[in-house]
This record gives sequence, structure tokens and C-alpha cells, in this order.
Amino acid sequence: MRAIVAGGDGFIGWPLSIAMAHAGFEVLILDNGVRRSLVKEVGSDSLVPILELDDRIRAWRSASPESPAIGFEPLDIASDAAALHQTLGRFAPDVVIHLATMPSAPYSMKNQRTAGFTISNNIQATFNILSAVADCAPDAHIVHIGTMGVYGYNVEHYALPEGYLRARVLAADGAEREISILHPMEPGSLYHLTKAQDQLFFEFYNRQRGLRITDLHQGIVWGMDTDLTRRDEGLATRLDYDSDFGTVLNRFAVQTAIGHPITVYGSGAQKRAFIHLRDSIRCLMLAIENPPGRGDRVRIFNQFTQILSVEEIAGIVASLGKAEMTQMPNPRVEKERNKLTAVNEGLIRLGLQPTLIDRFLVGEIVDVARRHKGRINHEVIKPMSFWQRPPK
Ligand code: USQ
Repeated sequence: MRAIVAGGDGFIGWPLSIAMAHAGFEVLILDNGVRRSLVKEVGSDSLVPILELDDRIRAWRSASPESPAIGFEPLDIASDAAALHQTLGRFAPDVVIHLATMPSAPYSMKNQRTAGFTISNNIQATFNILSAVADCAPDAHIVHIGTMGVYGYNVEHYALPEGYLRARVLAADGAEREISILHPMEPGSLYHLTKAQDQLFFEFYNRQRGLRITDLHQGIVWGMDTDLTRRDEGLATRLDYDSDFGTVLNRFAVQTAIGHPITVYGSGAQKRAFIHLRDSIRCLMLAIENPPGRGDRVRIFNQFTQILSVEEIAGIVASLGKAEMTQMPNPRVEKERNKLTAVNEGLIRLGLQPTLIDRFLVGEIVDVARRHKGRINHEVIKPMSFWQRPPK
């Protein structure tokens, strides 16, 4: 089986690429290194040192000589549609993984330039991948990482379904009929808005061109390794802790490691869905190994294992070190108290066994952060992006 991993140099893309090679896929990574350059642009870097992509691929070759070699073509998916078409036509993939996204909500809300980049990069990348697959590899299964954030995070009377909502409509004859529609979207940042927009592109290309698509609505990823990245230092994936690209649990673990007050935004009562990096990769593999049938509508799974509040996360992490919790003015516009329940049966039915947040696994992140604390730039821990500009 041949697989293209668009965005294969990223936080999820790299561990996924080696997991797929390990499973026997011939993997071709397409990446333009934008994740590395954007994190540098905001003054930060991965806390764990990571190799350049060519060197990572060599490290993988030495660590796993029995697996098929991983290929790499530097390519800007969003701006070079012609090259993407050519590559897809030549490589003839069975599966295309779309991770070629600017993934940060704060970066997307920082200023007009970063917002514009997010919109043009993410939406154009999705369109270019869909049109290239439709034209050059129409049998390939597309697997995309979307976000739980497309739904908004506040549901009062029901559990968020996996993408589709059963709704009752009143027909012209006065009878009630049941229909199934995409769940209404309520994105909380421009980044999340691009993921909401992606859903319309997927629906269109599925209906019009018959593409097989899986959209994984993922929660907040925590953790920093998988069994395969642990095989060798050179296989490590990135660990971001800055306020633009670091996700909340990993940030809190790094803060605890250096005795920095834990940065709880607002009340801390906001609830979110979480998943460990290892489970994220497992879910992707499950989706890849179990493609939807031809003629099926876009398949959507909610990819998370737990729902907790930010305050609960902070409590678990703070107990592992000497850091105190601070409640600070929220740089975001978000409901600070919400009800959130959601269905996550699809991936569990396919075989996911959830890794739950525990002191041991979180403690491992704290230990790694302590080991690399000389690399931490304290300036990038505080919020650097504001949904509404702070008063001058
Ligand atoms: N938060 C804090 N303190 C911090 C950082 C964050 O209290 O220092 C709070 C935020 O206010 C927010 C929550 O923690 O309520 C989550 O923030 P986050 O930065 O960990 O996650 P988010 O911006 O929602 O985005 C992340 C990924 C994104 C993915 C999304 C899944 O960056 O790519 O799509 O998680 S979800 O949150 O389910 O939409």
C-alpha cells in the first residue's frame, strides 16, 4: 500500500509516518517545513531537539531497516497545485493523509497577517488535495484531522454526535420526517473556522466526485511520544510549550517542570476533549486500515478519549511539581463554563483502547521538560495572541 502524508514533518505527521512505514506502507511525505518556521517566528522552538526531516528519515532507516524506506518531497501543498497533481499522478497513492494545516487557534487570531495566512493556507491546501485526488488518484482514501472545535464546546441537552445530527423537519404535508445533517458549526477561532469550511469541501467532493473521505474530529492532543519515537532520540517528535503552538496539558507540564505559575485562562471551568498522542496515531491507523466503502458519505469520527476542564488538568499537573495555579485574564473569547458531552464510539468500535490521563504519563512530560529546561524561552510562555486586542 502506498501512502502520501501531507504534513508528515509535524507533531502528529512524523509519528504517523513512521507508524505507517512500520505497518508496511510505502510512505511519501510532502511538507514545506512551515510548522518549524512558524514556531520560530513566534520566538520559540521544540523543547525536545528534533532532527531535520532528511536526518529523521535516515534515523528511522537505521532504527527499522526492515520497514520500507520513507520518501520526502519538499512541497507547499497550498501554493503548488501543479506539483501536487504531478506527484499524486506519479505515486498513485492508496491513501492520502491530510495534515497540511496551520494548527494553532491563537496564531490564527494574532493579527490580520496571521489570520489571512491561516485562511489561505488551510483552505487552499484542502482544496488542492481534494482536486488532485479527484483528478489523479480517485480511488485513494483521504484521511483528515479535523477538530472537536468545529461544533463549539457547549451542548446542553445531548451528546455531540459523530459529525451528523438527526433532525426532525416538518414536511409540506404536515408530517414529521427525520433527516441527517452535518452538525451545526460554531468555530471559536479562525483556525477552527477553516476546519468547519473543510467539512463543506469534503461533502462536496464526496457527493460530486465520489471521493472516500474520513474526517477525524480530534480533541486536544497531549503527550510527546509513541513506542516508535521512543526507539531512538533521532525519532523524537516536536514538543511545543509556547502559548501559540503548545497545547494546554503539555504547556502546563513544562510550566510545572520549571516552577512557572500554571497559566489557567479565565475561570478554568471550560471543558475540552483530550487524547494522548499515542491514541491519536492509533486512531489514524484504525481509520486508514478500515476505509469507508465506495458510495458512503464522508465518515466522521470524534477522536478523543476524555473530557475534562482546564482546571482539572491544571490540578493533575500541579500536583507533580512546585508550580502554583494562577488564574489570568483570558486572552481568548470563549465560554469559561460549558457543558460538554460527546460520542466517541466509532474509533472504540474499531479497536481503540483509550490511554487516560494519569500522573505517571504526565510525569514523563514533566521529567523531559526538566531535562531540557535550558532550552526554554520564558518569554513565550505568557499569552502572545489576543482574540480582542488588549487596551494599549
Ligand atoms: N488554556 C489555558 N491556559 C493555557 C493554554 C490554554 O487555560 O496556557 C485553555 C484555553 O483557553 C482553552 C483550552 O485551554 O480553553 C484549550 O486550549 P489549547 O491551546 O490547548 O487548544 P485549542 O486552542 O483548542 O487547540 C488545540 C489544537 C488544535 C486542535 C484543538 C482541538 O491546537 O489544533 O484542533 O486543540 S479542540 O480544542 O477540541 O478544538
